[in-house]
Amino acid sequence: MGEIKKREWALKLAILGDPAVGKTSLINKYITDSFKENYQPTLGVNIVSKYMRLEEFNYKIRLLLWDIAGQNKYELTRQSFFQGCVGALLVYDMTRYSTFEQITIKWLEDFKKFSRSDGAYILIGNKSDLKDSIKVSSEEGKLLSQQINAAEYIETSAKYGENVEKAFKKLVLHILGKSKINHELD
Ligand code: G3D
Ligand code: MG
Repeated sequence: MGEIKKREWALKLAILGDPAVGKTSLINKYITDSFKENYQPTLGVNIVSKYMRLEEFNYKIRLLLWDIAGQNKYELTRQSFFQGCVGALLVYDMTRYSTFEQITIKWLEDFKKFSRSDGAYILIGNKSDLKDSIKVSSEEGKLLSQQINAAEYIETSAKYGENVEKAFKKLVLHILGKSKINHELD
Protein backbone atom coordinates (compact mmCIF):
# COMPACT_ATOMS: atom_id res chain seq x y z
CA MET A 1 0.00 0.00 0.00
CA GLY A 2 1.56 3.21 -1.17
CA GLU A 3 -0.22 6.11 0.39
CA ILE A 4 -0.66 6.58 4.07
CA LYS A 5 -4.31 7.01 4.89
CA LYS A 6 -5.64 8.51 8.05
CA ARG A 7 -8.07 6.06 9.51
CA GLU A 8 -10.45 6.37 12.34
CA TRP A 9 -10.60 3.86 15.07
CA ALA A 10 -13.37 3.79 17.65
CA LEU A 11 -12.68 2.27 21.05
CA LYS A 12 -15.43 1.49 23.47
CA LEU A 13 -14.35 1.85 27.08
CA ALA A 14 -16.28 1.16 30.27
CA ILE A 15 -15.89 3.20 33.42
CA LEU A 16 -16.75 0.84 36.26
CA GLY A 17 -17.06 1.16 39.99
CA ASP A 18 -19.44 1.57 42.91
CA PRO A 19 -21.82 4.53 43.14
CA ALA A 20 -20.19 7.87 43.96
CA VAL A 21 -16.58 6.75 43.45
CA GLY A 22 -16.25 9.52 40.85
CA LYS A 23 -16.84 7.82 37.50
CA THR A 24 -18.88 10.63 36.00
CA SER A 25 -16.53 13.23 37.49
CA LEU A 26 -13.53 11.56 35.87
CA ILE A 27 -15.26 11.54 32.50
CA ASN A 28 -16.42 15.14 32.84
CA LYS A 29 -12.96 16.25 33.82
CA TYR A 30 -11.42 14.43 30.91
CA ILE A 31 -13.97 15.56 28.34
CA THR A 32 -14.59 19.15 29.32
CA ASP A 33 -12.04 19.85 32.00
CA SER A 34 -14.81 20.79 34.40
CA PHE A 35 -15.77 19.42 37.79
CA LYS A 36 -19.33 19.59 39.08
CA GLU A 37 -19.78 20.01 42.77
CA ASN A 38 -23.34 18.78 42.79
CA TYR A 39 -23.65 15.06 42.81
CA GLN A 40 -26.19 13.80 40.31
CA PRO A 41 -26.50 10.04 40.21
CA THR A 42 -26.38 8.95 36.61
CA LEU A 43 -29.63 7.51 35.35
CA GLY A 44 -29.39 4.65 32.90
CA VAL A 45 -26.23 4.62 30.86
CA ASN A 46 -24.37 7.70 29.69
CA ILE A 47 -22.24 7.50 26.60
CA VAL A 48 -19.88 10.29 25.72
CA SER A 49 -17.35 10.50 22.95
CA LYS A 50 -14.02 12.23 22.58
CA TYR A 51 -11.27 12.23 20.00
CA MET A 52 -7.84 11.43 21.26
CA ARG A 53 -4.65 12.51 19.55
CA LEU A 54 -1.72 10.18 19.78
CA GLU A 55 1.46 11.29 18.05
CA GLU A 56 2.59 7.69 17.89
CA PHE A 57 -0.23 6.55 15.65
CA ASN A 58 -1.49 7.61 12.30
CA TYR A 59 -5.00 6.89 13.42
CA LYS A 60 -7.68 9.16 14.61
CA ILE A 61 -8.93 7.57 17.78
CA ARG A 62 -12.45 8.12 18.89
CA LEU A 63 -13.20 7.07 22.43
CA LEU A 64 -16.68 6.01 23.41
CA LEU A 65 -16.91 6.23 27.15
CA TRP A 66 -19.67 4.21 28.76
CA ASP A 67 -20.62 5.39 32.19
CA ILE A 68 -22.85 3.34 34.42
CA ALA A 69 -25.88 4.17 35.93
CA GLY A 70 -27.99 3.26 38.85
CA GLN A 71 -27.23 -0.33 39.72
CA ASN A 72 -30.60 -1.76 38.77
CA LYS A 73 -30.75 -0.26 35.34
CA TYR A 74 -27.24 -1.50 34.78
CA GLU A 75 -28.19 -5.06 35.67
CA LEU A 76 -30.78 -4.98 32.93
CA THR A 77 -28.50 -3.54 30.28
CA ARG A 78 -25.30 -5.36 31.20
CA GLN A 79 -25.10 -7.31 27.98
CA SER A 80 -25.18 -4.27 25.73
CA PHE A 81 -23.10 -2.30 28.17
CA PHE A 82 -20.14 -4.60 27.63
CA GLN A 83 -20.67 -5.62 24.04
CA GLY A 84 -17.61 -4.63 22.00
CA CYS A 85 -15.93 -3.09 25.01
CA VAL A 86 -12.12 -3.25 24.69
CA GLY A 87 -11.04 -1.68 27.95
CA ALA A 88 -12.09 -0.42 31.35
CA LEU A 89 -11.16 1.89 34.13
CA LEU A 90 -11.91 0.07 37.38
CA VAL A 91 -12.51 2.91 39.80
CA TYR A 92 -12.69 2.91 43.59
CA ASP A 93 -12.84 5.72 46.12
CA MET A 94 -9.65 5.85 48.20
CA THR A 95 -11.68 7.09 51.18
CA ARG A 96 -14.14 4.15 51.22
CA TYR A 97 -12.73 0.67 51.69
CA SER A 98 -15.88 -1.12 50.55
CA THR A 99 -15.54 0.40 47.08
CA PHE A 100 -12.05 -1.10 46.90
CA GLU A 101 -13.34 -4.54 47.86
CA GLN A 102 -16.06 -4.35 45.23
CA ILE A 103 -13.44 -4.08 42.47
CA THR A 104 -12.67 -7.80 42.61
CA ILE A 105 -16.01 -8.96 43.92
CA LYS A 106 -18.08 -7.22 41.31
CA TRP A 107 -16.51 -4.96 38.71
CA LEU A 108 -13.60 -7.01 37.47
CA GLU A 109 -15.78 -10.08 37.54
CA ASP A 110 -18.39 -8.38 35.36
CA PHE A 111 -15.84 -7.03 32.96
CA LYS A 112 -14.26 -10.45 32.50
CA LYS A 113 -17.56 -12.20 32.18
CA PHE A 114 -19.23 -9.88 29.72
CA SER A 115 -16.55 -8.15 27.66
CA ARG A 116 -13.78 -9.32 25.35
CA SER A 117 -11.32 -11.73 26.85
CA ASP A 118 -8.36 -9.63 25.68
CA GLY A 119 -9.71 -6.38 27.12
CA ALA A 120 -7.28 -4.17 29.06
CA TYR A 121 -8.07 -2.56 32.38
CA ILE A 122 -6.47 -0.09 34.70
CA LEU A 123 -7.08 0.17 38.43
CA ILE A 124 -7.93 3.71 39.55
CA GLY A 125 -7.87 4.97 43.12
CA ASN A 126 -9.84 8.20 42.87
CA LYS A 127 -10.19 11.14 45.31
CA SER A 128 -6.46 11.20 46.03
CA ASP A 129 -6.90 14.84 47.06
CA LEU A 130 -8.79 13.85 50.24
CA LYS A 131 -5.51 13.15 52.01
CA ASP A 132 -6.86 13.07 55.57
CA SER A 133 -9.62 10.57 54.80
CA ILE A 134 -7.68 8.00 52.79
CA LYS A 135 -8.58 4.45 53.89
CA VAL A 136 -6.95 2.45 51.10
CA SER A 137 -3.19 2.87 50.97
CA SER A 138 -1.17 3.21 47.80
CA GLU A 139 0.53 -0.09 48.64
CA GLU A 140 -2.80 -1.90 48.80
CA GLY A 141 -3.80 -0.36 45.48
CA LYS A 142 -0.56 -1.41 43.81
CA LEU A 143 -0.80 -4.90 45.26
CA LEU A 144 -4.35 -5.41 44.05
CA SER A 145 -3.46 -4.16 40.57
CA GLN A 146 -0.74 -6.82 40.40
CA GLN A 147 -3.03 -9.52 41.74
CA ILE A 148 -5.72 -8.82 39.17
CA ASN A 149 -3.26 -8.24 36.32
CA ALA A 150 -4.30 -4.67 35.73
CA ALA A 151 -2.19 -2.85 33.17
CA GLU A 152 -1.52 -0.02 35.64
CA TYR A 153 -2.42 1.39 39.02
CA ILE A 154 -3.08 5.12 38.97
CA GLU A 155 -4.26 7.48 41.70
CA THR A 156 -6.43 10.29 40.41
CA SER A 157 -8.26 13.35 41.59
CA ALA A 158 -11.20 14.14 39.35
CA LYS A 159 -11.62 17.26 41.42
CA TYR A 160 -8.24 18.72 40.57
CA GLY A 161 -7.60 16.80 37.37
CA GLU A 162 -4.59 15.01 38.73
CA ASN A 163 -3.60 12.07 36.50
CA VAL A 164 -7.00 12.07 34.78
CA GLU A 165 -5.70 12.52 31.25
CA LYS A 166 -2.86 10.13 31.99
CA ALA A 167 -5.30 7.40 33.04
CA PHE A 168 -7.28 7.51 29.79
CA LYS A 169 -4.15 7.75 27.66
CA LYS A 170 -2.46 4.81 29.39
CA LEU A 171 -5.54 2.68 28.95
CA VAL A 172 -5.70 3.43 25.24
CA LEU A 173 -2.00 2.76 24.78
CA HIS A 174 -2.39 -0.60 26.49
CA ILE A 175 -5.32 -1.49 24.29
CA LEU A 176 -3.43 -0.53 21.15
CA GLY A 177 -0.35 -2.38 22.37
CA LYS A 178 -2.37 -5.53 22.85
CA SER A 179 -4.23 -5.38 19.57
CA LYS A 180 -3.35 -6.18 16.02
CA ILE A 181 -3.27 -2.53 15.10
CA ASN A 182 0.42 -2.36 15.96
CA HIS A 183 1.27 -4.88 13.32
CA GLU A 184 -0.84 -3.10 10.75
CA LEU A 185 1.11 0.05 11.41
CA ASP A 186 4.51 -1.54 10.87
P1 G3D B 1 -20.17 8.30 40.23
O1 G3D B 1 -20.39 8.77 38.83
O2 G3D B 1 -19.13 7.23 40.33
O3 G3D B 1 -21.43 7.89 40.90
P2 G3D B 1 -19.63 11.10 40.79
O4 G3D B 1 -19.58 9.53 41.08
O5 G3D B 1 -18.70 11.47 39.70
O6 G3D B 1 -21.03 11.52 40.62
O7 G3D B 1 -19.03 11.68 42.14
C1 G3D B 1 -19.59 11.38 43.42
C2 G3D B 1 -19.14 12.40 44.45
O8 G3D B 1 -17.73 12.38 44.62
C3 G3D B 1 -19.44 13.87 44.10
O9 G3D B 1 -19.53 14.57 45.34
C4 G3D B 1 -18.18 14.32 43.43
O10 G3D B 1 -18.05 15.71 43.45
C5 G3D B 1 -17.16 13.64 44.33
N1 G3D B 1 -15.86 13.42 43.69
C6 G3D B 1 -15.63 12.74 42.54
N2 G3D B 1 -14.32 12.70 42.29
C7 G3D B 1 -13.69 13.34 43.29
C8 G3D B 1 -12.32 13.62 43.60
O11 G3D B 1 -11.38 13.27 42.89
N3 G3D B 1 -12.07 14.32 44.75
C9 G3D B 1 -13.07 14.73 45.58
N4 G3D B 1 -12.72 15.42 46.66
N5 G3D B 1 -14.38 14.48 45.32
C10 G3D B 1 -14.68 13.80 44.19
P3 G3D B 1 -20.87 15.14 46.00
O12 G3D B 1 -20.41 15.79 47.25
O13 G3D B 1 -21.42 16.11 45.00
O14 G3D B 1 -21.72 13.96 46.24
MG1 MG C 1 -22.19 8.80 37.75
